[in-house]
Amino acid sequence: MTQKKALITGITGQDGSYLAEFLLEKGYEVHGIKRRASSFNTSRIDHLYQDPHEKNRKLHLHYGDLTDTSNLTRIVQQVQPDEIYNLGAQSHVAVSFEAPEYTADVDAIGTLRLLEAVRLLGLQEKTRFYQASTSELYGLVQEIPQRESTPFYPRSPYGVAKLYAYWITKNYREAYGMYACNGVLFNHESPRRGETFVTRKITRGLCNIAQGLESCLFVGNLDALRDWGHAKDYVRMQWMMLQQDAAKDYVIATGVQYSVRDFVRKSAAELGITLDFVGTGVEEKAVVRSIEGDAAPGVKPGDVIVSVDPRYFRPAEVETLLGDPSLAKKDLGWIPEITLDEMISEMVANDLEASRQHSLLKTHGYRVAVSKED
Ligand code: NDP
Ligand code: GDR
Repeated sequence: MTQKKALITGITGQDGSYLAEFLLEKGYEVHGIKRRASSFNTSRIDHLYQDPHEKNRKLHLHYGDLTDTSNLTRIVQQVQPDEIYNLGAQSHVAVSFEAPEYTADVDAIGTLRLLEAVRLLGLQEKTRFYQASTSELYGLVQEIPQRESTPFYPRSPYGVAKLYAYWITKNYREAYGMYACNGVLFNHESPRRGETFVTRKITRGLCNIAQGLESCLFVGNLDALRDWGHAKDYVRMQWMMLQQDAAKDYVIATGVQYSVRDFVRKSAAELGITLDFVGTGVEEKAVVRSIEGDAAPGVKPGDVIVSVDPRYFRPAEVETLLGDPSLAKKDLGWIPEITLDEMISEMVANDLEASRQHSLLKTHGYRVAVSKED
């Protein structure tokens, strides 16, 4: 069998990095699109990097951007991929309110640009297309839990842009017979999660507090309910969706829901810290009740280590998301393998190690850069 070629947009992101690992292990030749930046932005895939001078290299990176039609078309033409995974996006919901037009250009029109490249290059028979759709499509939810048939009601410029991408993917499947499908993925996290998404913000912030590098973590809506899975489980499903006889859209979720407050409590417990939540709304705070073990020398009982800051509230919020992954289980045999507790344990261990290193540097005279934005 000839070696398959995959093209991944967003290869430098959380999912792109896990998917690249997964596909390389499966023997694929992997091509990824990375953006030009003023500093290195490939830390999540540096361990996979192969020098361009290496013979039989399996990982190839191309400079590109989802806003640049000619660039995308040239890369698709050059690579002639068997599979395209469109994971690239301005993926932050809160940021999409700040940059709605850019978000639409990248997340909505970027998807169209790629589909058009496949079509205009006559690759619609050869190239299979995966679109990174999202539970944010459900927004103001019309049904609990959400499944493939649940109506959409997006609540942010990000959600609306992704709605266009969802439908244009489906439209190219129906209009041109392309193998193009949507994975409607619910939130998925990992130690590689971007630092401004709430889970990583919590694990990173609490680890810094535990090590005495910060005093308080400021967050937004603690009541928001999410269905959180592990990115590793979810990229496996992205690949599975492109290996079927016919393209079909699937919900990918765990079927279990927790609040942001639960996530804070569980992450703190992983550090040996028991929290009491006091107050309500913008007055709510988390106070340290007790500490066990030696992971948190920087805190003591009575410390307020989490506080609500309305600056992190969104103009329109998605309050509750809970997915029903039973179709993915029935058709493809997919079930998530990593539990929320296991994932939190992995994320906290990873961030604690980084905080300990920063703490060590600080005691030896270096300044620590701690971002509290987003
Ligand atoms: P990340 O934010 O970690 O990664 C996004 C990737 O897109 C990065 O590689 C980023 O590059 C790239 N990118 C951003 N803008 C552009 C652009 N203009 N042109 C080309 N590439 C660009 O996201 P995730 O890995 O978490 O998510 C992957 C995809 O899945 C996204 O489309 C997201 O919207 C979607 N999704 C994610 C879910 C989740 O819970 N993680 C759930 C459902 C859907 P750079 O590194 O340079 O910033
Ligand atoms: P989300 O993820 O918006 O669901 O989008 P995020 O982790 O940003 O927010 C989840 C929920 O937590 C609440 N929240 C906060 N969020 C952030 N970022 N920072 C805070 O301080 C904070 N405090 C409370 C939010 O209001 C929200 O309700 C993610 C992205 O990966 C999208 O690309 C993807 O499509 C969806 O998940 C599914």
